[in-house]
Amino acid sequence: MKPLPGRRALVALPLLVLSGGLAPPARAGAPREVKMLNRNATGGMVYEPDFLRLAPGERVKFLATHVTHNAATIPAMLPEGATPFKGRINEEIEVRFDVPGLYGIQCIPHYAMGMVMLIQVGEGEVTPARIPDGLPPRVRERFREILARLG
Ligand SMILES: [Cu+2]
Repeated sequence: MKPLPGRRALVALPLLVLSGGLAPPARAGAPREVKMLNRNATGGMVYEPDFLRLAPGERVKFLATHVTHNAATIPAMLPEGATPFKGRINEEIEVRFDVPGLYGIQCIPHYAMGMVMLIQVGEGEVTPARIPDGLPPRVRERFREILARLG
């Protein structure tokens, strides 16, 4: 029979949880939700929220709150080894993010209008250096706004 953990082990447990940084604990059966919107307080053609930090293995449900939107990976912003995805227009899609790294997500019909979001899976600072060159101007602008908010 395994001995009960000593007092030292019990004290150490909350510290381990805190060392996970900003990543929230993964909860089975509870995907994070992102709304696909025509408009919110920050502007038009937006994901809400437009930034998520996930623990590897967490899932995101993209909700077709307003019509004409979808969620798909941006090929230039996909971590090595991660599987690209492309949701159908007007349909909810649930995606599991297993591979750590920075993901760019786009709404294909509104990509040029800057309907994008960032998802950081696992540890790692999200800096301008991690945003690739050659993205459309409105996309770069939206990413700059997100990064500015992150501080
Ligand atoms: Cu859209």
